[in-house]
Amino acid sequence: SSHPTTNLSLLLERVGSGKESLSFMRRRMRRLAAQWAAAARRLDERLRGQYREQKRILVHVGFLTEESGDVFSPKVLKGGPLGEMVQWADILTTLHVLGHNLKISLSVKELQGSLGVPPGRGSCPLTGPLPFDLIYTDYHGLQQMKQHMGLSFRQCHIRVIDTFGTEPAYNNEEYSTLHGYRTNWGYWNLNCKQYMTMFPHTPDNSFMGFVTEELNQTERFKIKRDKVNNMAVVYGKEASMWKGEEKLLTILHRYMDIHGTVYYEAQRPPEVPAFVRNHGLLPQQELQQLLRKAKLFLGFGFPYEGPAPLEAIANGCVFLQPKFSPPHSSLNHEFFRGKPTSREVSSQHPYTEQYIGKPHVITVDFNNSQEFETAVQDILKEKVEPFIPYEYTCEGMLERVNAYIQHQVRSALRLFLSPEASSCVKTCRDSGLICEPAYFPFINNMEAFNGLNAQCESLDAEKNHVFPAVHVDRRECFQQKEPLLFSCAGISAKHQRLCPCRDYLHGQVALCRDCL
Ligand code: U2F
Repeated sequence: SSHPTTNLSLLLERVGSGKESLSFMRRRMRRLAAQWAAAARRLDERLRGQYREQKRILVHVGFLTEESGDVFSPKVLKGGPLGEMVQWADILTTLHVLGHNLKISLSVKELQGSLGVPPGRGSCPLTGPLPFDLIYTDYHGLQQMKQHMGLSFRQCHIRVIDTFGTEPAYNNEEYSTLHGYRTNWGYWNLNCKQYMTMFPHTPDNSFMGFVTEELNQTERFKIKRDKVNNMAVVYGKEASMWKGEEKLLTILHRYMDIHGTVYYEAQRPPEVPAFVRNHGLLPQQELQQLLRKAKLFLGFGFPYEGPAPLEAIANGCVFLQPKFSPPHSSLNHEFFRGKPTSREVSSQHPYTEQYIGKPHVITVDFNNSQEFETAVQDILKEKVEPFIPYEYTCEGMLERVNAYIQHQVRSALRLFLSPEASSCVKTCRDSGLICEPAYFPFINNMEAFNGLNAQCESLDAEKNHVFPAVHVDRRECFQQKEPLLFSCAGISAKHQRLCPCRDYLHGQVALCRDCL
């Protein structure tokens, strides 16, 4: 079974530091190490007694491979996107901390090595059992697996990290082709729950998320003490994100001092108004310090749906952002064009708008400068506490990902008490199901007996190939002591057996219907 690992040194070593993107991720992992460790201990405390299977997991980060062009790494220190790096760092840490057996791949070569494809035989399809229970990758990685390996392995092992999400209409090959939902990202015919998003966009996908740095008591106290009521930070690492906003900046400047973290090359200050105090792109940690002092974090509409607003709110800022009407989507905006979703983005950051809201988040029409000014005035009057939604804390993310890994499989589990002298093979079959031995560890406990109303007079653990089971006459309950003896086939005239059953695909009995 898996046990939490709070030491990150092995993980850091595996991530390596060959590129700026990896160094950024390592710095983040190191900085948040204590927070992850504390969260892992709390979760472990809560889940005590629950069996957790250790999985063999491959993480193939497609967008950082040279083979995909890796446009991100060279821009890490130059104002390029960091949200994806934040998320992958947190995913890797989560899987490591949950105690799984982790392999990281950052090139097609490593991918082939991991999956046992001999180099130079790229198009050779995989044969034999897959060496991993789960593979986390992204759309680039998926494409690489298909190109180099034929993707002939069971696709239900795959999880696709997909920032903005993929809707069913786009995912289904036939349907997307017939109804105009085909995009370059593909129509992979996965179960849509296999796509894992950055924010909880639609329940059709799974919400992966990332974490936001948490505050301890001392930090909370300091923030309250040191908040500068008239200090604003503008959201936007590139000068282009500030373009055309001089009018609103001038209004804001009547009330507040304005700070920025816009990247610029030496001797070439960015084109932002002279009254803006620009710090240049800051390391994450220093950005946090700036946000701790500031009262207002102001977005001008881009980037969409990044981590920074959550960081600002976590540090006690109010996030002021533009409402989009009409909403932006793949139908009307260049940035979303070709993305496999028709989701309507109602503001720069719909998650903070819909799930957090006032007083932390104010969403107004920026075309109406009166409305903007009133919002600023209101923010100056308001006192706001730091806030992080639980799902963006380390414990929240560990809990969620653990549940995905353990229960998305187990959701197909149905538990039965066999009649005496009946195997689990037969018991499950009689209900139109199939016995799944992989589930035995989950049902080898008192809860399972109670759930079936077995009315145990006593509970013991012994080595016996029909256990877990109840003795028919004496109502004695027995757990299995030797995992190698878990058996679907076993029969005993004296026992009623606990049987883990699952559904299956007709014509493909090895797989459950959701295959997750
Ligand atoms: C989003 O990507 P971005 O990277 O542009 O998102 P941001 O919210 O701007 O910031 C990401 C991180 O950058 C850090 C900050 C955030 O965690 O702490 N940072 C920093 O270290 N130093 C600074 O001076 C300023 C910020 C989104 F995440 C992606 O998925 C999208 O592709 C992209 C475009 O919509 O927007």
